[in-house]
Amino acid sequence: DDGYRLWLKYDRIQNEALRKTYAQKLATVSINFSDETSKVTLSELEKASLGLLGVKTKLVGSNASLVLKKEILTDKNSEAFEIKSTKNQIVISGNTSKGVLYGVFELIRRIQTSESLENLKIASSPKIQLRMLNHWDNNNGTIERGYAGMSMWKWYELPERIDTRYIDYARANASIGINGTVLNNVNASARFITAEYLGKVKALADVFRPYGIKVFLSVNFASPKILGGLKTADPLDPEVKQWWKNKADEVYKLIPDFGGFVVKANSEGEPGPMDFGRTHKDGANMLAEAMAPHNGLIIWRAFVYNFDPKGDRFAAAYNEFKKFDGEFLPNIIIQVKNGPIDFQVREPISPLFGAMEKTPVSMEFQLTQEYLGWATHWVYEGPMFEEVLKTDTFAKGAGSTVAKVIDGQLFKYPLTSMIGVANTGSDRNWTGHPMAQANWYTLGRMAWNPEITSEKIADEWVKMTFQSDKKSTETIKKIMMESREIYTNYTNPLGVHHVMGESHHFGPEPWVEKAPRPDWTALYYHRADTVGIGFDRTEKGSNSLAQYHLGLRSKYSDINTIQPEFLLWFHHAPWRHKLQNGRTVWDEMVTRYYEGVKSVENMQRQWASIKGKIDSETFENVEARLKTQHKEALWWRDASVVYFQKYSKMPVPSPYQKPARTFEELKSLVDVYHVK
Ligand code: BDP
Repeated sequence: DDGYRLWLKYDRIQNEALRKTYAQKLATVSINFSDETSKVTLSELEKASLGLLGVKTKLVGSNASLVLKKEILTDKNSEAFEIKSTKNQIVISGNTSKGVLYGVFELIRRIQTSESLENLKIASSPKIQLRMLNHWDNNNGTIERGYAGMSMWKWYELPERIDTRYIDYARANASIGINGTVLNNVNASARFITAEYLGKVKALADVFRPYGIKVFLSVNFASPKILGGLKTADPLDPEVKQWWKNKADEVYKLIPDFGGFVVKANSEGEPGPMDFGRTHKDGANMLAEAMAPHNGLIIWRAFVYNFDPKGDRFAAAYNEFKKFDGEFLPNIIIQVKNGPIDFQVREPISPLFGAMEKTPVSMEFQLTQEYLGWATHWVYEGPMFEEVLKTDTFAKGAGSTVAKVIDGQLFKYPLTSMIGVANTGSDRNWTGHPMAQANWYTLGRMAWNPEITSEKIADEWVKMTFQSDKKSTETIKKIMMESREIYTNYTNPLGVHHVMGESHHFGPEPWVEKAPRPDWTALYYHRADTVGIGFDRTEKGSNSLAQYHLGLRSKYSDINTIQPEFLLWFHHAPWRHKLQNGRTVWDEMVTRYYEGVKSVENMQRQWASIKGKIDSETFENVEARLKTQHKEALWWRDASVVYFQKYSKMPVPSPYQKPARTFEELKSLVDVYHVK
């Protein structure tokens, strides 16, 4: 199995009795509507039933065993569905054909996971409106931070040729409720909104539409200059405003249901309103005005951090956006990365969640494993997303979780969204590491319901993807559930952060002291010295902790009670400071590095135990990647221990043996990743 089919594997169910029961339920199908979506719904049903059950569904006019229908539901959400079953019939209904499509995928999922179809009374609707992927794909085919090959979008073949992969991409997304896709990199080439490219984008939009997926584009704020030949891109300039209005008209004429523009402005060198002495608010509102007549959205990213020698990068986004709360036009969403820095291995939540009462903020997670070991380390991100979503902002007292902020419950946001920076590429199995498919799957499921557990999702995904015996599925699930903590232990224990390779972001480079910007070094974050390690963000330090509501702040502000996983995010902890378990900070860090490596060995053993139980191609693929992961875990461990020991001057505690490699040897290992 080359992994191409993802979780929509549809291999024949081995248990004959079960297969027969399902086959009876899917024997005949009726449908009371006909449109593009009904066609793809029926075709999916046919694929699933032929594959899983070995039967060809028969379309009938009445008395079908499976009834698909559009009808008005109690829940008015346009994507809602219901599934009800009686002894002889299953009825899937939706307010729209899209709802029915989602209902059918739910039914298929239940069959794939061997659930009973008796007495179903399911009513489901998404809690978040926009559930999206953002592809950081460039028009030359490369992908920023992509580790699974080149871009899937063959711009040079579009719009004439439609690769079948586009259709399978749409099926996979629809099966997990993803309803939007941003096709290109946030560091956007202006070229994407030229007439030439819009024609190509339209072709993709046409493919995705039946599956309920809208397309979005990232735009370059300087486009009026780059493409329009204007002297400025100043958002208050009348010609600039007109240029964007015309552009919006042009886009919507071609793609009437176009989703909107995503904007990375004044961030990491990208152009933006501040180049003209204006603000994020001015820039976003100007674009929003151009899009409003078409119901188009502006998704404005809050990932901004101008270097301030006295400041703390942690605080930058809040400082820039909080002051404009309530001043953005209604078709604007402020998109916030889960943490205040940048998709680190573990981050506390961005203080913007819980701070913007009058402006919708949305969640940006990263599926591509930029800081999580690219495509060689097995990291199931579900537990990380869950940790973030369950964090209490205390914005309106206890229980004000991030999930409740972004699904709109807390502040009654009229717009809600969750986005994942995609980990897909041209690799046959889509994501490079076969297990990384789970992260894509999880994004969709959590955006549909941000309160679902990562364990439930892992359970579904493993069953659907492997269709294997109980022991193997349980083993894989167990590895998945532990994988993120294991990775954290051998790379970033106790909340040390941003110690990875400079610019390429792979492997350990805690010794980086010089970079084009001080806040791109490792030293800026770990601040190791002879006294201790960590970034003091309490009142005595940068005081960025003050950006959180009291309830959350007090969880982090006391060095003696803070959860150890976040310690070095908020405190400069003395090496000899004792944690609650009695170990010193140094001993605990070392212990975690070493135990992390041992856990990878355990992952390898567990994986070996399912040999022969799952398909051999996938088995060998993961087995090989685990070997690399082990090698790199040792590298992380040794490099970190040897480097930090220069400061702690404390011995490696027993029973661990001090690394045999020298600092110089370890340092040279990272060089291969630097562009020479
Ligand atoms: C960082 C990446 C960079 C992205 C940036 C962003 O290193 O390549 O352009 O995020 O999100 O994590 O804009």
